[in-house]
Amino acid sequence: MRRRLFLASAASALAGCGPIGSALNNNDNVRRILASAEGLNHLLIGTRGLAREYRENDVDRHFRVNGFAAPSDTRYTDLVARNFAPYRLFVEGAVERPAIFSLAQLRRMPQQTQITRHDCVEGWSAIGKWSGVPLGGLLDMVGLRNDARYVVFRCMDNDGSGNLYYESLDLHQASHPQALLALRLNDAPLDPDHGAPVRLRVPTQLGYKSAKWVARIEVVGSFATIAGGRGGYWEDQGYEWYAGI
Ligand SMILES: Nc1nc2c(c(=O)[nH]1)N[C@H]1C(S)=C(S)[C@@H](COP(=O)(O)O)O[C@H]1N2
Ligand SMILES: [Mo]
Repeated sequence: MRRRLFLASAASALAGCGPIGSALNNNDNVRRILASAEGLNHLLIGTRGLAREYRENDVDRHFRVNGFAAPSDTRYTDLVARNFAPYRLFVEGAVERPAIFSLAQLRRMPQQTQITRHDCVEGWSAIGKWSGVPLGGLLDMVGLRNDARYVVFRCMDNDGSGNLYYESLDLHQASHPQALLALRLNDAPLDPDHGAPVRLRVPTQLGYKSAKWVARIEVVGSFATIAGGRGGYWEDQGYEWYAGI
């Protein structure tokens, strides 16, 4: 956190730096990135760094449950009762070939396993063994259109006032080699409390990015018109969109 704060102030100093500003003036993307401390954090820390992977012995026996309760509506309880056979993951938006996947289809795709640490912004961590479909591979399957910029994850749970949980990653983060659509935790299918049947697992970012109960993946050019417009449920309440650790 201290490092992030330090970088944030370095970014404010940079923002006032004339020569850099003018050299990059013609590049909208770079200018936009430099304009925000968040963006500079992103640039300096880099997003290709791999999260540490642990050994089987390091796995925490109990993986804490956090956030909203598992959905309690009949659509979800029916899915649970039927072992998620009727579950479908919709992948749509700015993609060449929108697709709908059953859980069986997702299980037949090439799987990745990672033993990584989940870090919640509230100050607890847990090491888990996660398996599932690499997100980048899935996005390759559907093909991104030229206007694709962000991948939005729409979840099945809500905060009790009807606001659905959602999250987003940019394309760079979404194709990170450890960004996973997790189907399993600790050698068992995900249980409802941990986001069954499909959740996002992003070990390079804080826990709130790892959306549980994912029903729909929507590729967009901008998330400005979605819910509060800040790219995620918690971001709409003031959390940073870029949650790299
Ligand atoms: N759909 C959904 N995803 C979510 C949340 C949530 O409330 N709803 N909470 C987030 C937060 S803050 C954390 S720390 C992790 C908790 O995951 P766990 O319950 O498997 O430990 O899920 C994240 N993903
Ligand atoms: Mo969290």
